[in-house]
Amino acid sequence: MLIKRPVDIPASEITDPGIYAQRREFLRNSAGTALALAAGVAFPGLLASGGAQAAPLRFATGSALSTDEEPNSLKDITRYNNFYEFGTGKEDPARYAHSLRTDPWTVRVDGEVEKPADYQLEDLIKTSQLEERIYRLRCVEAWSMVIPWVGIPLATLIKRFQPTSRARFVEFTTLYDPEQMPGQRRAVLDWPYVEGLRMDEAVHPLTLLAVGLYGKVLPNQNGAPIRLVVPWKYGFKNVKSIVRIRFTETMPRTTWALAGPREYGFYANVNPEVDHPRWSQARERRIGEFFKRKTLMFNGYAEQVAGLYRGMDLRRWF
Ligand SMILES: Nc1nc2c(c(=O)[nH]1)N[C@H]1C(S)=C(S)[C@@H](COP(=O)(O)O)O[C@H]1N2
Ligand SMILES: [Mo]
Repeated sequence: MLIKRPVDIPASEITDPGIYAQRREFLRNSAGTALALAAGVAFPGLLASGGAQAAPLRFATGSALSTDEEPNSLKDITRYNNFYEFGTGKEDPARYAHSLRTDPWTVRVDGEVEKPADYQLEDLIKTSQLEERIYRLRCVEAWSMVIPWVGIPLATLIKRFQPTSRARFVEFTTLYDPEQMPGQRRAVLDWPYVEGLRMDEAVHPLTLLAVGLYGKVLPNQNGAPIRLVVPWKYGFKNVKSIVRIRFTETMPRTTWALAGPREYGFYANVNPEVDHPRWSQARERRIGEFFKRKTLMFNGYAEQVAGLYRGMDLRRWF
């Protein structure tokens, strides 16, 4: 089965009927081997998020990289979140993230790169091919979800930005604005939230910059208007509401690794064999389920990513 759709939202609901019919036609003709296009009107107000009224996006479905597991409900995905900029409770982001203004949005690209600039997110989206990717997300707190993201493969943007030969890492920074992000008025973390990837991880085909989920613009609580998704790493690597992408020679100093260096490493690859100092990582609870399930090496993406870490001691580089 190559074409996978989130079941809760029929495609006819997020796509106008004419285009939906065309798409079915296309699927029949292509024998399911090509990517199919789901369409929507993306402009204006492309980035204006807002629950049920969120704008639809135009994107390709049916990625071979998607899982065929059942996605979590939109309700689970948008009401059980970690986004400390809006509070440390799982329900705080859904309650408070409406104060974030996501349109217009600028992403600064700088550091070891040939094309540094302040990019308008709307332009980046208009000129990119968006894809739906249904990925597992495994939080370091031992819960997991399946989320139908819509995003831009990070590799395609990195190609456009043209990192120099000195660039070995990519650093991502969340917006710092305590007025819009009330959680930043308290020193729970060293704001702004910073995450990073090694260059080969950043250009891996699984790595996505998500701008939507369930076919529509990202809800604020999920990291609108643009957030990182690296499905083989713990959830905290998936930095939200990104305003800066910096290419560096040295390993970025990341927020959680600074906050608890013995508990959170730079790599943070999902690994059931290396426990967190305070709890086991062997099992996880899929949100919405009662029984725990076994956590898989690299969150089940070992076939695609194990090669990136060949020869590395994963107990040391956790
Ligand atoms: N800026 C920022 N990004 C963040 C976080 C955060 O607190 N601030 N939490 C992380 C953690 S711990 C997880 S598990 C995921 C949760 O993403 P979701 O709420 O979309 O499921 O976001 C990550 N990205
Ligand atoms: Mo997390």
